[in-house]
Amino acid sequence: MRAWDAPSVPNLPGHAERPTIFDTALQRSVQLEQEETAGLYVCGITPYDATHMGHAATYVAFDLLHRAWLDAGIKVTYVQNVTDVDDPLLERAERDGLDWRQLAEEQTELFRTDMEALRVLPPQHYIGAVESIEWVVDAVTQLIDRGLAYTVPGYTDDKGVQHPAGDVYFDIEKAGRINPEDPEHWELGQICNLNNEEMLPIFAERGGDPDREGKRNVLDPLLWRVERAGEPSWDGKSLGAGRPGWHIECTMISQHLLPAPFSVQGGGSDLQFPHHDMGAGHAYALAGKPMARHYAHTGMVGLDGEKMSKSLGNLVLVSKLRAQGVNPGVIRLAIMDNHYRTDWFWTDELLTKAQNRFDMLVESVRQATRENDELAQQTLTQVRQHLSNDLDAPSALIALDQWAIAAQARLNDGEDVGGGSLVADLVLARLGVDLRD
Ligand code: 5CA
Ligand code: ZN
Repeated sequence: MRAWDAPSVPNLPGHAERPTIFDTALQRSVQLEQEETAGLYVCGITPYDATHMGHAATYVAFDLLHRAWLDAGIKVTYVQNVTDVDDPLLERAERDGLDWRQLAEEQTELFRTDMEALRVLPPQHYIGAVESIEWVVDAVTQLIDRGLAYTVPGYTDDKGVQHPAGDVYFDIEKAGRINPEDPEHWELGQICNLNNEEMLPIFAERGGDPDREGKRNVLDPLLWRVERAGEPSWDGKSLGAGRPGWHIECTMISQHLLPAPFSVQGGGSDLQFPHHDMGAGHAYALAGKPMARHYAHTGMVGLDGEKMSKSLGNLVLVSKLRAQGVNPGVIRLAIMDNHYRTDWFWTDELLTKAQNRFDMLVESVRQATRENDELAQQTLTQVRQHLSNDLDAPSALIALDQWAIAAQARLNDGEDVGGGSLVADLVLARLGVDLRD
């Protein structure tokens, strides 16, 4: 599907260092590899109730990584999905009496508009789950043929819900035994670093079905859900009509559009388990190679003491703030005032602080009209260093504040100040905020 229009990214003099990023599996920061083109896959939205501040923070964080690579002279192939068919979307459509396709299309369009306003660099490949179904069918068929996936019989659960025969599950135990001598082989828990007891409640909370009868392991994830009355379905060839499970969607989209392994898979920390662990398992079972070299995760954004989520409904929507006249650059500044890996809460004070910071920077850039000076050059170096260091945007913003304070002090003393244009380019290229708006 169509992504959104790319914002302009000015070239800065010189180059940034290759960035480091915190690798969730390794639990430490690593310097990203030198390569001509980095591959980035960030898990996209499930399109209902888009785009809340948690989504925005996650995509802004990986946008900082994208920009860090570009400034280090590394090109980026960026892929993102849209989970445009899945249980929560269908449930919402049903609740609100909407056609699920229409709901998905409207919310995806709203997300595009928000991303464009926030100057998030678009993915080169923006792919809906619905577009990936043939890839999924082939992959699941292959996994069954190789004994790594199996179908379960039908039954009626204790709530009286009938489950038809034929749903396909991934056999995590068998998959975990593939090539144990390979140092890069897959094991469950590799990314999330949780043990089985810790996984179980999270699995149930995040889309898993531990109680499904007939599964070989309670944690085995769904690969293919056969058709139910009233649910959309697609031709699954030998699998029968149905629709894809969630993890296999991201695995297949990334395997089709990126090399294996690609550089970084990203998403919010709520995707570490089961989504990224299981997706990596599917990928290794299919290709005998890890899916990504690194997995990186953003903290959760909350409101009034709870995680911001569509299911709870405690949302601050980017589109609402924009409609109130808040400059998208100010929204970005409010987000970037928090380190991407921390959990944080959205507050009005955060927005006020971001607005003041924005105004101060705009004014300083406007007045610093002489050619580049030492102070601006130093700021360029500092901001680059902070952002190369695990995307430390809060420290980069403090360096910019210090530049503005120093520039204002010199202007107050009647001195000429320069480098406003360099600082504006820096903020636009690395932080995606337009101070010349
Ligand atoms: N479609 C799946 C990923 S394949 C999904 O998780 N969709 S989502 O709409 O629920 O979330 C989209 C992205 O925003 C994911 O990367 C998710 O981890 C992230 N996200 C969701 N809620 C928050 C939050 N409160 N704070 C930070 N990030 C969040
Ligand atoms: Zn995903």
